[in-house]
Amino acid sequence: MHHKTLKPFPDNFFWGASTSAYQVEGAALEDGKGPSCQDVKVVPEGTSDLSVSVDHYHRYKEDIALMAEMGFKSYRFSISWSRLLPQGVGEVNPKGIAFYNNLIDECLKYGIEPIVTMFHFDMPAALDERGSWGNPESVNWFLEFARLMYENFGDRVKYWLTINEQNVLTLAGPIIGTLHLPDNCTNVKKEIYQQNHHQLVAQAKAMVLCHELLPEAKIGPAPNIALIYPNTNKPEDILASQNANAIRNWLYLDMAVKGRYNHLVWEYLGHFDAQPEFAPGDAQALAQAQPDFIAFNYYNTSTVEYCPAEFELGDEKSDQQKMLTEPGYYRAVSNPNLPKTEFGWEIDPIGFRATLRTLYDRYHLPLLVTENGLGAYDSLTEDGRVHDPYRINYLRAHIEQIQLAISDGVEMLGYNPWSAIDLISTHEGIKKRYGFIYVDRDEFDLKTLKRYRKDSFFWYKKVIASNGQDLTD
Ligand code: BGP
Repeated sequence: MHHKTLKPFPDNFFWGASTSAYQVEGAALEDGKGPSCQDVKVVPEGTSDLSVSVDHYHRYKEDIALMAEMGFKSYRFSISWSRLLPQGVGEVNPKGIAFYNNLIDECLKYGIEPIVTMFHFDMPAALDERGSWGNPESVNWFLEFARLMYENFGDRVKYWLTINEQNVLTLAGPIIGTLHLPDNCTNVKKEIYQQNHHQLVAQAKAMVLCHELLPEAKIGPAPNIALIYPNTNKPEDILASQNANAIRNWLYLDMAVKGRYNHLVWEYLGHFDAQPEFAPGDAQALAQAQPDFIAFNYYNTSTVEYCPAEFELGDEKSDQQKMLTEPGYYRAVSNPNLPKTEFGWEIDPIGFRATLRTLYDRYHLPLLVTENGLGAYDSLTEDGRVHDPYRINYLRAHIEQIQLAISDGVEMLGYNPWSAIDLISTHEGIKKRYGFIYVDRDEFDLKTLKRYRKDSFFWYKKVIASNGQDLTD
């Protein structure tokens, strides 16, 4: 679509960036924090554990000051469940409450809007031992945690995100260290989608509770959404892309926004005898909840083609951005039209615009981008600089597409790329860096943990100061 002139970014657009508690804080067992599933998992070979991460817990003041220097309007971070409730439920850790009070106050001191993710891949280990999301009680556990956050931080936090990338928890749990299966599990898909169902109900009830306790606040889901293209214009490839979009994307948002299971996914689950059980009251709770916006993370699109039911799976590797083939539904293929990052993720800024348009078309809610970014090997030069033109190019190309989407009539609330500062990747260690701020540490050597401004830091500062009008180097 051609536009004679482009619409500007809204005046109150949330320019900022994101992190998550376990990937950035460290202090994993300090000041009363209980372990989360991330602290007890077997870390992938050759990558750092999460015990220190980048020590944001002790250095948050310096980090927020750097974010303020970039001109951030928002900072999206997550709250560690087991820092507030070391056992997941019951006794509260006052030092955990104090930490997040301080973090929130520090943001507000600089006029930075705190955007809080309630749950980002870090189930308290004590709750994993009780069956994790597979336990129907998990809905109440999450509500207790949600209430605690609303009561303690709701006077200052106006933007809440429920569960980060619930679709990734469901589809790629093993790779990010979150999948918990009972010993006697005979139908893994059924167990996973039952866990997913509990999360959907927990999310719905948390949204209702938020509106009840904090009428001024806004809340929304935060899945990882990216369009899935058909490989060709063969009609059977179109159907494959519909299947994949329903299973990866629409299941999560149809439920969050419309309160019902996507029909294609429901039938797909039926085929595997994996439809989740509804507890009394679930249907009503799901129908009652209403998000105020859709937050979502976007890295890249995927591509699929027709796949016969007899297709035999090899040892394909999947992760958040690489789809696993589902025989009978779709086969994941790579897209020769797209370049890839050093870590093998495709780069597709135009697909970002297409995803924004589709999301707005389906749900008609304002959109908040809560992740997007480039993981790369950065190096600190002798003069204390990090030259990362590749990151600037990536971010610029995506910001341009947001403005085009705004000009297409899409309502946008903000852009919070991944990540504000270098942190530990979900499964590829610290060497896969995303931040505007470089942290001096290696995989197994903590070095000085000193912070350095990357070239992208100065560039993003200019972008924010010009409200997205100056994207030049
Ligand atoms: C998303 C997660 C983040 C994050 C990011 C980059 O899936 O929400 O926690 O880490 O992807 O992924 P990775 O760390 O695997 O490079």
